[in-house]
Amino acid sequence: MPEKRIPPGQSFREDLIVYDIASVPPLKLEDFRLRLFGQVRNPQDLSWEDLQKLPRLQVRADFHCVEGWGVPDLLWEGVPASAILYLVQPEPAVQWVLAHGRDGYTTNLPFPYFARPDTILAFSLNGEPLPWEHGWPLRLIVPSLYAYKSAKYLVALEFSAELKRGYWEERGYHDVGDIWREERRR
Ligand SMILES: Nc1nc2c(c(=O)[nH]1)N[C@H]1C(S)=C(S)[C@@H](COP(=O)(O)O)O[C@H]1N2
Ligand SMILES: [Mo]
Repeated sequence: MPEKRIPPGQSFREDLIVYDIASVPPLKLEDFRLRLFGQVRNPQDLSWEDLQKLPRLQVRADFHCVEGWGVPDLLWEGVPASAILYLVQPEPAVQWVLAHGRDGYTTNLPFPYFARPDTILAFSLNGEPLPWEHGWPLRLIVPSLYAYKSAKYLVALEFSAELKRGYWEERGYHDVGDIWREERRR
């Protein structure tokens, strides 16, 4: 356990609070595609079946919303971001990853945080398939950043050299959002 378990200005509660900017259209798993595009050598669309063939990783982590609440010790399972990077081969100039949700949500992540070993594309929470309201069937989990970076209902990752701001970032939230540096607003 790290020396300081709770980041500055945060306090723990028992359950996640669901935040959605919009309602989410239904989806059949056979129609699921994860679009990987932008400044990469190998842009591609992954089906649900393709995703299941990739390496898997379990990550136990606390989850911190920028509004001050956190939930300790959630167990996520999914595909590590490193496996995605290996597939697409980003160009050296890439500095940002824009994650897109099926609800129209977007969020920009600094490339070095996306590339961290604890960043995963999660399809399971606490041993169960990801619940609908927590991003079914796939969401990003980036424990090092506030939860608005952990895009639910993930359908695309866009790699770019230039900053394109996401939904909350356009509205004043921090482009990085590091929980230990308390980067809440810019
Ligand atoms: N697609 C999508 N992802 C999203 C959001 C959203 O509105 N749409 N809200 C974000 C915010 S602000 C938070 S705090 C977390 C909440 O995750 P939860 O709903 O699983 O508790 O999801 C993040 N990811
Ligand atoms: Mo949030």
